[in-house]
Amino acid sequence: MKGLFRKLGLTSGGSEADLEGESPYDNVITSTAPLTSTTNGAQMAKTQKELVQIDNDTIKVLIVGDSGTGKTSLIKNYTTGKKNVTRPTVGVEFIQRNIEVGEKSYKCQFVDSAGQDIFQSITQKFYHGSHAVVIVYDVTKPDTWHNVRKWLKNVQEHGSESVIVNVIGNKIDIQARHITTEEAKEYCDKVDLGYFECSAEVGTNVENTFDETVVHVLKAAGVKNPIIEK
Ligand SMILES: Nc1nc2c(ncn2[C@@H]2O[C@H](COP(=O)(O)OP(=O)(O)OP(=O)(O)O)[C@@H](O)[C@H]2O)c(=O)[nH]1
Ligand SMILES: [Mg+2]
Repeated sequence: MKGLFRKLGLTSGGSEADLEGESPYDNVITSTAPLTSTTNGAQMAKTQKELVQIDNDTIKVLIVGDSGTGKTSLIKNYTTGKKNVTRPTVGVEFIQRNIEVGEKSYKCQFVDSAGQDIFQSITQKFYHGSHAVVIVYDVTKPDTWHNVRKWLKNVQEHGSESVIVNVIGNKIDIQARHITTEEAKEYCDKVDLGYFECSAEVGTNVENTFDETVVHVLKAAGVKNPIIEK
């Protein structure tokens, strides 16, 4: 096992029709598949405001950002370890992964949202129940970077007090980038967000970024575990 955690299963499924339950997260469907991982510890997200509550050992992560920034590609890369062909997401898609942290097993439920405006009323339902929200922008597209502020505002309006927010600058494999690491990091430091850069195309830093997001949720929940305390 090369990764920080041992990932046990992959779940995928769900749609708009799944939003009827008490919490939209209640309806994630589960199945099992193997996965690979390569992780080094790296940057950690920032401070949380109050102790995070983890019920039923389930960690809930919502992924938002403009359409085409690579949200689906990132989460598919994280859960399959491979490059995936994607098409624009309709509504939301669910992917669940079971993660072993030492002796303990956690269910990680990822909600991959559609970036297009017409789907935002659906995405809105998922902010509140999320332990973490990951905002993705495309380092080659300035508009997607400026819209990080819009996504952050949505988190602040609809998310819980204790939510952890990380930003991913994706597509760093493309030479013609328009947003520098320094500029993005300076903003994220200022507003207290974790900042990561990835390429879903090549797989750069994807494993580490989502692992660190999970670690930060566990730490924010006061979980004591030698693996996450390293
Ligand atoms: N070069 C490069 N292309 C990428 C990368 N990540 C995603 N793409 C491409 O960008 C396009 C959009 O990727 P998606 O993952 O579907 O984007 P999305 O954010 O899920 O889009 P919506 O579902 O519409 O919100 C696809 O053609 C991907 O192959 C990356 O890291 N590098
Ligand atoms: Mg998508």
